[in-house]
Amino acid sequence: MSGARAILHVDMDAFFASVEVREDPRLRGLPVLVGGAGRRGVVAAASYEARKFGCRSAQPMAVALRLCPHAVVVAPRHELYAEVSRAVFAVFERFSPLVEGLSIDEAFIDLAGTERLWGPPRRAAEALQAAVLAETALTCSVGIAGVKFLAKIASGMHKPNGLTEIAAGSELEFLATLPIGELWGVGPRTQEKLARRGVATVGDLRRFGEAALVEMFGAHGLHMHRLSLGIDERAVVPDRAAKSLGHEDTYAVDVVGVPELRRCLLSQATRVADRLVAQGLRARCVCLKIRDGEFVTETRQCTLPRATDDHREIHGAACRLLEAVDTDGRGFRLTGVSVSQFESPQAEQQQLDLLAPASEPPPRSAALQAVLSAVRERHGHQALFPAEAGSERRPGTTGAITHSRPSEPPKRRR
Ligand code: DCP
Ligand code: MG
Repeated sequence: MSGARAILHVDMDAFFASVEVREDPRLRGLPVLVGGAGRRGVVAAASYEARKFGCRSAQPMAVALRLCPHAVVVAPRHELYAEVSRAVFAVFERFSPLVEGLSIDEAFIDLAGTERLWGPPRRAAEALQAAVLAETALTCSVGIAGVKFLAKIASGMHKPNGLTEIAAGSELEFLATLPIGELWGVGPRTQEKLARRGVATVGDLRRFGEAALVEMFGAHGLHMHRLSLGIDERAVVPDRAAKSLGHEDTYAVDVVGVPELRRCLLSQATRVADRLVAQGLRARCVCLKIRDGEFVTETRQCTLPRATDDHREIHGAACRLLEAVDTDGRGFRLTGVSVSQFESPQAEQQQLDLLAPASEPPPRSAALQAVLSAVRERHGHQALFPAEAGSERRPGTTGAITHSRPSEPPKRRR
């Protein structure tokens, strides 16, 4: 394996649900749904026991409860998850300085130069799973490969508590039978177009050939061809200076109507807020991105009176931006929420200190204050995330975490 890159992709198993089970052991072994219990509630996380009944993230709670009427519904506690996320990332960072967070519960870790300390990649991955379990009482699944996209696919293959290695030299064999929808950036429409040409697996894609793919899809075709060969040169970048972060989803079926769009934006605003809290950041600028069935994309942004990490404020701003979009008679294939113009609580605290040197801390919940203190302790120790990674959110929906797009790439600090 010497000379080959070894990248881990680590993803916590049923993250919010597993944290809730850890906090209340009576829930162990039961189908657990974390999310809003009201009529309009949505499932944020489903335990693996609940998934056997077909329950999934992003499903309306009412649907999940029809599938699994005896499931235990738990209200989300985002500050707690942010705190656990930091503990998990602290473990990751002991294994390598090259940790690139993708969301509250997943990261890439480049093992370059760690072999003497941790041994070969598989041994390092086993040690990492053991350390995460010992320190947080939670399991994670790990993928090992020479490139990012393969590591990410691998981590999802044997969830929960899985460890999957795509060994150097076996990439093409692995890819041959993989459905093309498993590749980053290959959404339902691309799949449909290719299916009409008889392309279903990545092996088919490779044989279809570069020229034909470029003719059909331009630069995206070239990208897909390279992925079909197992080529992905993107580095693991522990980026501490991203200018924006966001989350967007591409839907298998176009979303119609303001209420449904608002629901989509709520899921995205919540994820963005989670990551702000996890990073110890607040943002002033909120941006809505929306793309209709004809691929017409609109982005709108606004500046808030003060920086926030509160999902309700971010969601409220996104909904106000949505009001300016003509939604009548249009279906939308993508929505996204991103935030920028970050302020760190440190800066905010300094400003408050200047205004009132001997005053009390700013009014916040004790839990959040604790989280923020821990963040301060770890100042500068967090990575913001890269643009390209996606996570499945609901069947047929492709999620993407976005950063610093479209204006400029994040500054990299080494
Ligand atoms: N999440 C959310 N809304 C979604 C999807 C996810 O609030 N639509 C939250 C809850 C999840 C957490 O993000 O626990 C991590 O998302 P993952 O996609 O990694 O899903 P899980 O960790 O829950 O499950 P898995 O074991 O499949 O990774
Ligand atoms: Mg997960």
